[in-house]
Amino acid sequence: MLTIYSEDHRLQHGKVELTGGHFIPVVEKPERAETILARIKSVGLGEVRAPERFGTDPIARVHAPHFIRFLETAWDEWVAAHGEIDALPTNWAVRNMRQVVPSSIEGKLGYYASDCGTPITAGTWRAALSSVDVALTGAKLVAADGKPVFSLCRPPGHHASTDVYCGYCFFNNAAVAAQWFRDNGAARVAVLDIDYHHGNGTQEIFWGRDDVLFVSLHADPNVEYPYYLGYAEERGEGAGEGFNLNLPMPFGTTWDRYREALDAGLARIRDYGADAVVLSFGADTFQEDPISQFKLNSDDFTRMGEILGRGLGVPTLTVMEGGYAVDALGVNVSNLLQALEASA
Ligand code: OKP
Ligand code: ZN
Repeated sequence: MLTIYSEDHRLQHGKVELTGGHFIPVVEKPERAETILARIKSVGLGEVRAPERFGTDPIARVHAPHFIRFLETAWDEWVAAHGEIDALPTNWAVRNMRQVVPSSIEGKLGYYASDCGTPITAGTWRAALSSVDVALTGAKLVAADGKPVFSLCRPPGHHASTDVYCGYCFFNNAAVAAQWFRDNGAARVAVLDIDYHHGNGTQEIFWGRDDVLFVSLHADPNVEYPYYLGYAEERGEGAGEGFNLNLPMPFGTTWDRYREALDAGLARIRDYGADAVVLSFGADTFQEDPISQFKLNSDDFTRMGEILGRGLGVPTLTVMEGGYAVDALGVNVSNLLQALEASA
């Protein structure tokens, strides 16, 4: 399988995030992509290619222009106010306040962010742009010859919505790629999100639409991030009603339970008749993941890949999302990709 990868991901290297009352070293760190790349090379998955540059136009198909401009200028505005230290919000535009965009960078951060775990750094803008390029380059190649491609995106994307960044995500790489498939010949696109966390951003972006189906397998948001979206009763709205499928699962979920949800999600995608699939792949369902509570093992990622390869049956772009057990991350990712390719 061809892998798309850019070293520019290293430009996103935040120092700390606020978790459990502590500032802890960032969980979403450059080593994640490095270890996946090293493993892909050592198992000989296939060629590794650098991305093309697409610019912001395809991003503006799913993100608000004012949000894109905010991310472009946020670091400089923050440095002017506070000097060269990671930007984290400390105020939020919650329900009882007006939804205005203040001119102060403090006010902007709280308007555009929804958590205190997603630092904006000197390199965030370029890393986020490059991560989208990695996804779009993969989409273009999948559309050209139908063969599966792996876009080794970093930073991840599935929590980023039209105009909110959070959960280590700035631009929604998978959503931009899905929209690109729509704009380049695919009538129906499905996004299958198998990251441990609900893909709230992708859900929000396609919520009112029937031309992009969103299916997500994730931990129950009643007890897990992102907490305020991802419940089973969320099915889409207007034209999009019935085109959003959430399959939340409890803490401690093991393979048997997970497999049932995977089969249900794949059945929905087959029934939908997608022309292309974007797989939002987080390996944080792994039993040793430091921030997650599912119990899949490394062999389960092989099983997952086999089921996906057999079950999808349409051109598939795999986009990297989360996965934080860095020691096993390369193995888990290559297990899924090798099995997916072998059984497609
Ligand atoms: C990203 B992906 C606030 C941070 C809350 C965020 C988890 C994001 C997971 N301290 N935790 O879906 O793997
Ligand atoms: Zn995740």
